[in-house]
Amino acid sequence: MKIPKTSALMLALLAGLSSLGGVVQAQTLRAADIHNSDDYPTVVAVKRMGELLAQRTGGRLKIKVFNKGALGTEKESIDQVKVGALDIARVNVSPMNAICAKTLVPTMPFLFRSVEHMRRALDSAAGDEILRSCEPQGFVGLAFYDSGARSIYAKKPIKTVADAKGLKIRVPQSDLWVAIVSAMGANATPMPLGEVYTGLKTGLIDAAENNVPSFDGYKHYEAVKYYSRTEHSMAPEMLLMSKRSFDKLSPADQALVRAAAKESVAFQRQKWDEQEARSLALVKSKGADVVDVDKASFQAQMAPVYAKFMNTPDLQRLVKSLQDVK
Ligand code: BDP
Repeated sequence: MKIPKTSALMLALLAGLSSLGGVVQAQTLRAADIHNSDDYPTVVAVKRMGELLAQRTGGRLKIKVFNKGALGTEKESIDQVKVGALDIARVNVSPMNAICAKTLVPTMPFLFRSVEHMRRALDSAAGDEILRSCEPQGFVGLAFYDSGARSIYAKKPIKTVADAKGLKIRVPQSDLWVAIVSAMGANATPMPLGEVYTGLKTGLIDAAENNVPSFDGYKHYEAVKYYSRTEHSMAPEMLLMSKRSFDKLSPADQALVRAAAKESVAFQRQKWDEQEARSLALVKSKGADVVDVDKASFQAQMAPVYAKFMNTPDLQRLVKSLQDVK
């Protein structure tokens, strides 16, 4: 049959388009973060990862970050990632504690000696083992990001562990966190971060504990003025991809995703250092008092927490591996 010239042209175009469709298949991965600022270090780091991916795939793979908790609390985004309704979640390691036990390890109190030690330890093979440990539960651990050190903030200075006695302190939703704060003699109240401001204002809780950028970003300094440097945990952030989404990518694309995530870590750390300094200056300018603490008095209470949670040879080995990193 003779095909009229114009139709032949149409067919050629269609064939071109469909083969393009087969090859190109542009995809935008959706990523969640609860932090409010578009410049928050974790938010910009995932954006950077997306830029790297877009560059390396000629725009075929991209990431769109939904921050400000637009996709729900961390627990909700973890649930969505598990079923493949969301591709990526940047969450703290704490809400993963109940899902994959090895994430308990970097959450443990006074585990890391310094920020530098924490970074080197998380970059080690033991760090990678912890990242990989959530895969059977449906989470591909792509990277750890910095979350600095967490300290207690309250209406009064907390200079020794005795000052924490009886305080109602908000903690992340994790049994380990309840145990850490209970070991201090305080009463732990687990709740999502988004509820802490109102909790402090209404007196539902007396105190909370977090890094300075979260104390700043959620304006908690408006409710309580004393930020006491207990630095009791450096529980890092985790970048998780849905195993369901990950498995749909070609092996080459999976490798690109893993590499771009790892490469965004150095960028995040640099942004973290800058943000901490900015947030510290800001909260001080708003009247917050940053208090020095007898940290040893807190650390001395933590042996039962280690005994209760680091209760398998595997977990004990990981504690040792991280601590042994020079
Ligand atoms: C912040 C983390 C965030 C956690 C939050 C919390 O960046 O991922 O959800 O602490 O305490 O530092 O819940």
